[in-house]
Amino acid sequence: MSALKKDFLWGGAVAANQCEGAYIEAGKGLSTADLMTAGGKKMPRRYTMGIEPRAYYPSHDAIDFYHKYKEDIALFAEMGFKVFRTSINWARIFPNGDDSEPNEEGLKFYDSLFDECLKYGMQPLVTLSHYETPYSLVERFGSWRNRRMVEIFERYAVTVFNRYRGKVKMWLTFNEINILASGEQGLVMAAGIRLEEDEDERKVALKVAHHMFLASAAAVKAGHRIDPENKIGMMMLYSTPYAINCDPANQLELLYRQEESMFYFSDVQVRGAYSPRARKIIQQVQANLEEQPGDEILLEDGKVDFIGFSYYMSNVISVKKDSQQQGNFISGDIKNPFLSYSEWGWAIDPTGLRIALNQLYGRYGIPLFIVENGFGAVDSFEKDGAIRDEYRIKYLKEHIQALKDSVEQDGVDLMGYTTWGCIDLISAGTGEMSKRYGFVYVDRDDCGNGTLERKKKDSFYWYRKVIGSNGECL
Ligand code: BGP
Repeated sequence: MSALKKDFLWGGAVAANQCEGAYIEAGKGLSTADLMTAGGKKMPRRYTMGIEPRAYYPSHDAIDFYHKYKEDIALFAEMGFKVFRTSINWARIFPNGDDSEPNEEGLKFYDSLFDECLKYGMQPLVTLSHYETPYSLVERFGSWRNRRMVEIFERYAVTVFNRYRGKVKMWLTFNEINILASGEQGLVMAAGIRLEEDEDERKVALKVAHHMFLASAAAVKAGHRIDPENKIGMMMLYSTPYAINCDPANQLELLYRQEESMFYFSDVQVRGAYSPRARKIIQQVQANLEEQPGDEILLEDGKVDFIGFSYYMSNVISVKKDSQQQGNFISGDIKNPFLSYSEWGWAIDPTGLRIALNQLYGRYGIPLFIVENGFGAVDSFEKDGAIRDEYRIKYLKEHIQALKDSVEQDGVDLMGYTTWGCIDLISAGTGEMSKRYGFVYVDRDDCGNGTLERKKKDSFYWYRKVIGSNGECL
């Protein structure tokens, strides 16, 4: 007997801007992600003011999923996927974000993509906003700094809820909404916002978050009204934090970081209100959210049905303020001596996933969904042409074991598991292609060269076995 329920949702996840390409095809407008240049381990991506003729923007062609999705979905079906997580690119539907009519060609593309999934009995799980915003909204309104975005987003959400009614029943509002707690880079990724000189990033982030909370709540409300069968979740980045030692000062710091960078966000979206601790944070930061009458009711009415989260690693927190010892909530500078690390410096920690599941389920008691987990690594071909990615299999195997233990032994209610980048795609953090997560290899390099040909890795056959046995054969 499997530890997991019979209808456990196994699958994989991608995001529009990291795989589709076709960045201005079929009426699509420019999105913030289309202005992010390629970077590398030591070279940050740049967010340019317009398209620079000499720069390379990996989202423009990505892995050309826009034209190859039938081939790719067939490969996912061959692995037995029950669910496929992707995002709708808002700028394909409303090229300027708030056009008077939606772009029919864009709507048709997703019709056809979702039909293709359903053909194989694979449910789409759709993120409304995954690290991209129509760029026109940044230029005209300053993006999510502006409260007008709430109704603009609601209109976009209503349009796609109506259009895909009956086809899509599982949704996520904002990808990793708590990335907003990670400084300017987070503001760029989540909202395409550039800070003015001397502007306090935390003040801006809390205001942006307030607008996104309202937009998410409005979308949840509308989604439930349009189709009562819709299940709509929040999505957060969960990186399990440990204090560097048992010094109470470090333990307190750990608690504060967790509140500020994670629970601040999930409390509002799950419980429908700012917690007393969140109110203190707003006060201490002296953020002016410009709340309006009705906001509290909307947040209460727009509570999510489940919590989706990404989990890749844990990190270490210290109260010491020198930069080498600080750590942050994504991937700190402090190494954990009990763990090994990926080539990109991400701690490999399956027990951290079990802790995350317990922390979230213990705090909220609503269903959880691991919507991203995976191992970014450089893959190479053997002489016989095979890709023997046993390092990826090992990582996934250990994490699946941890999630099974948390269900079976700890009683966590887990809906499903979608591995990140089930097909190789563009890295969000670095813009590289060589940081590969897929079961399917894509022939493309960091400069955009390659045939785009797809090839199954060893992990492809392994994951098919895992799904076929509902997680029993790891
Ligand atoms: C999450 C994002 C994804 C994805 C993943 C892996 O934060 O939601 O979009 O890319 O991380 O990160 P990276 O691509 O930087 O390796």
